[in-house]
Amino acid sequence: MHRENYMNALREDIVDTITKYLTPMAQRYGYSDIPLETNVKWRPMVLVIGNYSSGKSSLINEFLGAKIQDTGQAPTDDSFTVLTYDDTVPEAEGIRVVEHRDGKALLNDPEFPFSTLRKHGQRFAAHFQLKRINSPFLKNLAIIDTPGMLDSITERDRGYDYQEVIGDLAQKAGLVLVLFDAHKAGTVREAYKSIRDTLTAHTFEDRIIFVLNRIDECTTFNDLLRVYGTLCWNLSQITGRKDIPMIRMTYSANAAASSNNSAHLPSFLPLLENQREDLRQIILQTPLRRLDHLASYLEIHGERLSHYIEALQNFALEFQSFRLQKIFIGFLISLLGGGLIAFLVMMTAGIAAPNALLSVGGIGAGLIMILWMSFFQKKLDQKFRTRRLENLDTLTPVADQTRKDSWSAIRDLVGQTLRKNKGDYTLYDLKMDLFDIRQVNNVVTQKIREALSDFRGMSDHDLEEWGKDAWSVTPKKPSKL
Ligand SMILES: Nc1nc2c(ncn2[C@@H]2O[C@H](COP(=O)(O)OP(=O)(O)O)[C@@H](O)[C@H]2O)c(=O)[nH]1
Ligand SMILES: [Mg+2]
Repeated sequence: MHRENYMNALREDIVDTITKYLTPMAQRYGYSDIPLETNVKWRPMVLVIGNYSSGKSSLINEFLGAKIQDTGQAPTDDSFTVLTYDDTVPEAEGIRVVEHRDGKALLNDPEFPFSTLRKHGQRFAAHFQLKRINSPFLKNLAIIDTPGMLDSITERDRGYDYQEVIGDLAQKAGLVLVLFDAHKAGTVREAYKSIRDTLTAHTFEDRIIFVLNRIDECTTFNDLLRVYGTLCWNLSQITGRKDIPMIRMTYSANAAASSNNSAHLPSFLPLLENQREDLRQIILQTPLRRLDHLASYLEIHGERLSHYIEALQNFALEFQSFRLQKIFIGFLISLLGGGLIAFLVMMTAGIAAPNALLSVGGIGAGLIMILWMSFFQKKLDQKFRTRRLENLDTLTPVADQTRKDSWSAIRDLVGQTLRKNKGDYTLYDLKMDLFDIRQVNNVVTQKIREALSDFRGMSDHDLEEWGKDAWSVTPKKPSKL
């Protein structure tokens, strides 16, 4: 219990830091349109994907301890269902759906992190829903059940881009379970595409767990080995890697018991019983691992944002000194021009009164300066921007790999932003903001990392003794944020 409280409080601290410090700057400078915490603010989520009939819903029901999700041979359930916790009904009264919400409500409620999915349109909204369930399994996490992947189905049939939805959800998920069943060990086209492209682009390898499900349907141990081998082969073909990812093998005991061959369950099954328990533990650990992800998320975006602002600042600095130089030249030219005009007036009109000449020269110089500023200077500014934006890579030093990585992540965005607002910044603001974001990176992120490693080393007893104040890491200060 204490562990949970501390975990939640630490999570809130991280999300708070992102909301208070990173997001306002990210939005001010066009680093991100949506608040950075959107993807991380809610509870940890476990996304379950896989072929249709691979037993996703049955396995989820098994974990929840009740038949919550519809199951069946035909691909009947074509919805994305978020399963989350509700404790208003005691567990003793039976585990069941306490509240149901439709997709529209879910996409528009700021409590949830799903507003970014609105872009997938009406058809998707109609296939998106949430169920609140009083199952203790969901106390610290949410599970997302998904429609199965199919060979025959096209994007037109679905009415939304399935891979993009999976990608968006995977990005928010702390864990992604990819299920295969013993009959179709990884051959469905949608599954192939998900593993090869979508997941690679939207999540991290260590968040993906491959599961070979429905193993009770392998009649013999040999059969199981054959299926396992096929799946390994397929996966290494898809991922293009020689090392084979760890694959858990399990089955739904309830589904197996009600299947046709329940009387002849294979003899190896009891040996693999522990794998379901392993899987259960991996899922239950999601909130803890999620803390690491959150800390990395804060770190990565903190780094990138400060790199981004640094690039804008360097551009603005160079731009400013370029302008000052050229304005000075303009000024000298105006002076010369003014002098020349006065001289010509003196020679041609024969005016010699110094005051009059001074006025004529002054007016002439003023006019030339106006012309300079409204025409030549603009042209020169434009030329500078074009030239500088062609050489973006020299804007900031990228000495080590971390900087190279962050630069490659923000490079195009820096170009876009500078093209859009023409580098028109107040240098003082940039300087202050850069100072603040570096402060957050150095102090806060470091403290969160320390709190996290302390937390891992602590027993429940230690945690009891440890006041929340001990790791209230958000600094009181940063200037003007
Ligand atoms: N024998 C056996 N049947 C299963 C297992 N898991 C699911 N099934 C059956 O396979 C069908 C599809 O399962 P379902 O959970 O709806 O798959 P989903 O489409 O991936 O959600 C249902 O008829 C289940 O009873 C399993 O582990 N063993
Ligand atoms: Mg299902």
